[in-house]
Amino acid sequence: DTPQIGVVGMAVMGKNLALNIESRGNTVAIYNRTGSKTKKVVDDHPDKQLVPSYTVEDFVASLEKPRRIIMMVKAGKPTDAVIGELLPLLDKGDVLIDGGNTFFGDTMRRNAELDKSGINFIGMGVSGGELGALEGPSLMPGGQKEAYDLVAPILNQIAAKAEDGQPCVTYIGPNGAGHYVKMVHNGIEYGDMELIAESYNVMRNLVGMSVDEIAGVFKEWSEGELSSYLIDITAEILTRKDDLGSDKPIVDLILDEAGNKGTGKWSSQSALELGVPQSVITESVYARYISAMKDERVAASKVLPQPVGNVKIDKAATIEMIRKALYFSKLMSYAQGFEQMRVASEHYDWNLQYGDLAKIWRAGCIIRAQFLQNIMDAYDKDAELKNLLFDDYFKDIARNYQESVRDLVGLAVKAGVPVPGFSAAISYYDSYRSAVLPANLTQAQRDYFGAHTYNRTDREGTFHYTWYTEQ
Ligand code: NBP
Repeated sequence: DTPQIGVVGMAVMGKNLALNIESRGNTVAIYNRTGSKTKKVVDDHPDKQLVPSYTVEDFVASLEKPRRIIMMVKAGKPTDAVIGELLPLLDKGDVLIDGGNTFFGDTMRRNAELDKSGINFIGMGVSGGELGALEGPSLMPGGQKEAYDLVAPILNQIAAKAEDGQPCVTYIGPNGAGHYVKMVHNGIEYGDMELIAESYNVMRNLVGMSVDEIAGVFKEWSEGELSSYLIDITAEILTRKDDLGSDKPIVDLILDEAGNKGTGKWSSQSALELGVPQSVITESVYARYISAMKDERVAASKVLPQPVGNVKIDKAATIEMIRKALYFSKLMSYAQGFEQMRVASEHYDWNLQYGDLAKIWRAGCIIRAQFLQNIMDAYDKDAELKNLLFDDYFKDIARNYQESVRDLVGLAVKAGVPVPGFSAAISYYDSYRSAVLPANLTQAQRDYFGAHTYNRTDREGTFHYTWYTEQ
């Protein structure tokens, strides 16, 4: 059979995606810069409809036209290098898909450049890790709509299926829209992970619970409204013991320095550039950065004064308080993430369909959760919703859970247990629901030292006050 599609890059993601596509009855051309990796994939899977090539020329020549090629290579220069090799061999109307974790600005540039040669370029966010790529990821493709239509049948086959059977893929929008949405997905993932880590830490260091007990609490939560992949894996992680022999929980032996590959940072950077508050995600990025300053933290822990106040803890009540604080804060994080995507969509002219984004995140991806159904429903009711907090379901959660966050943050701050994510969430909520903020004073200061002027509440126009007379 002539391959209907080709995959470039035979590291774990490309290999698994190729196997996924093959498993749905397609013949798949495969190619990798280092030929031995291509050979190994074929040797390990002799009964699969995989067509290996060892030169780019053979690879391109092996494909059905118009050609459909998915690149799964390291983001950045390697992606440009692969495009540079493929481009002279492609024809007008061919579709090139970048499935890497690419910065959306790079995708916008490449889309515009390739468009000049008549090549369709799709930047596609892929979420779900290695297993997702193999069994069904959540896919976020952005680029020319006609190009999407050419690959949609295959993408529908390979994507994860939500509970209602709907595939977790949809056309996201032109040029960089897909990679942008994937970037915000990752930012939200950072936020979810940080809020879960804070919940664990509060149970550990404020309530004084054992790792086993905390595992039980997460297990229970995974069956309620917090039900999600990240809560599930947290419950499981906390039950796992040392794999090198001791009987300690493995979490107690893992160094508390969090790494990152930059997508959370990009998400915050974009929010800053677009002027959208995205404090929960940004605090999560900072939390990873401060975690990485291990030596400094150890030194500071020895010399900086500890809190002196005592807090009284009612265990059962505090656990329920944490559960509510976690759900409330998650809600704030998603409200911010979706608001960011709304502003980005207007700025870049992407016409994002917010309900569809929640829909394709219901399965396959890292942030998959029952909660996303509520977001879908909110946008079903009102596609123009400015902020999720205006939806009735979210308003109700805010009404019923806000006191828990306030109480928990108060206790944690008094006891000196860091809760940057929870604090950011409740601060955002309080700022967002304030008809009046102290920015009047900020404007007065700006006008005082920089003559930046201000508007007034009682009349039209721009004003400057004579704060002092120059000597
Ligand atoms: P890596 O991100 O480790 O990339 C390795 C691949 O890039 C190999 O095929 C390698 O070829 C190729 N490559 C490099 Br490096 N430089 C190249 C060049 N100059 N020319 C041609 N090929 C080059 O692989 P991965 O972890 O499978 O991820 C692939 C993509 O998927 C990345 O963009 C990643 O961010 C994204 N992603 C990963 C995950 C995940 O969970 N791992 C999830 C979602 C998305 P070689 O074998 O010849 O060195």
